[in-house]
Amino acid sequence: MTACGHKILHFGPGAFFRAFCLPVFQRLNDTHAAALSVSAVSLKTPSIRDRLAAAGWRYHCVEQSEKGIRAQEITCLHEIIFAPDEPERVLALFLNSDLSLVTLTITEKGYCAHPHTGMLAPQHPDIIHDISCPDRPVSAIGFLVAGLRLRWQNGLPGLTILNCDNLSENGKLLQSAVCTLAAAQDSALASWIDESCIFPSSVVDRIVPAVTQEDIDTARKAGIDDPCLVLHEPYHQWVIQDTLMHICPIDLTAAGAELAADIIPCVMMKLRCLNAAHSALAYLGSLSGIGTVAEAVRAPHMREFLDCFWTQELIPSFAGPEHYDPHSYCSALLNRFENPSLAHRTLQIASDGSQKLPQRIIAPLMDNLAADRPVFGLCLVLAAWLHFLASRTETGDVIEISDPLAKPLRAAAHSVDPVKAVLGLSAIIPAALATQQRFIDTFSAAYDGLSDHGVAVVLRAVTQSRAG
Ligand code: CS2
Repeated sequence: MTACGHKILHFGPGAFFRAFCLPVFQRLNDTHAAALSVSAVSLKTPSIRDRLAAAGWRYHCVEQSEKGIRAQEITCLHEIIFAPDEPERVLALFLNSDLSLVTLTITEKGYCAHPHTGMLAPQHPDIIHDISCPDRPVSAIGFLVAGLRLRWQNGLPGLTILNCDNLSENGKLLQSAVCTLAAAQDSALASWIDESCIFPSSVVDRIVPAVTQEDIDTARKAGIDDPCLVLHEPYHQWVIQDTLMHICPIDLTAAGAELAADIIPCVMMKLRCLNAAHSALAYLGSLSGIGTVAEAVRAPHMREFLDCFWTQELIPSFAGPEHYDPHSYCSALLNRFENPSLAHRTLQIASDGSQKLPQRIIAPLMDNLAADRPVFGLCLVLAAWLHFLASRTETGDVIEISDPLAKPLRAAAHSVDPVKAVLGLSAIIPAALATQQRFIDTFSAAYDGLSDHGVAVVLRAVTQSRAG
């Protein structure tokens, strides 16, 4: 790193970070001589550190489109630290005087927050641990608090901490989690963080399918010999709440990020049009044995359902950005979903439903119920999820459930009355929803419809009745 360079500290070096944020930092280095150097922290697994260390921290981002593939080499990654092995090295990075930005892609579950309220969950095992061992934390929130405490004690300025996860008002959520945990240790520290650090919210958008050995072999044949490569679509959108501008010296807009005073309309549109549709295709698709998003939107009954779902339930549920036309936004989404060169697995999207559905499905469902708008499609996605949790596709194949709440969810899905059982899980279905008769009836009807007739018949019936 050069003397004038900036240091970025990142938590969660998964594929999304490597295919979304690092290409932006790389572009700043390549075209603006930014001299950024990134230290990333992996909290749960050493495997990505080990693989990238062997490759000298270099890898390729491979864009896949109908035009073929295009690769960008990433060289701005300086290191990945596996936090459980070297917690003190992670904390020392907070004292680096060149540290200019902290970013996070730790997925919804990494925030140890209640899925509905977004408040830090004090009973989360990682938070219990971090309250009792503040100097040897295990969660990203715990590391942020411990690192910021060091800056505070050493008279260093606050930081810009940028959440890049798919959560509504993700900056506010992060700030609240960090300040809550800090307050549990020292109220003066919590006040310093609140006054000196900024937590801009952001909207991040790029489809990043998990890489398979077959993808690596195909890329090798095309001349990119890299076992650490990541894949992505051409689309890239990063909208950041413009408070970032005040203290962050790195100009992300020079590499394509946009700033907005109010990003809520953009977040709503992304979560409720893209991600809600993704979850619908993930559960309805995997239940009926459809392996990828591109295959799902090629099936006429799925595509017609999606069209109704967007038009009648999702788009009316929010106020989008002024300059966007939600209908053209959704037709552009359909083009992105159709990208045949992108094998985006329905099972990949189906993971962690307990953390994703509250914002994608349950929030618009509650808004539509309150405004007396249609909710059948939203209930159908929840019903498909509940069938999915019973771990079998319609053809009897076993589904592996990956979710931090897998145990209670599987128990609910296998109980005598799965609908009633899931309605009793307040971590997933808020009490204000679980008691609404219109919701209970529609959800039960959707669940029974899937049990009695299967996905294809139910989807055809929905689209026919809506068209008529
Ligand atoms: C997907 C997202 O896995 C999922 O839940 O819906 O990762 C989606 O691909 C991205 O948000 C696209 O920006």
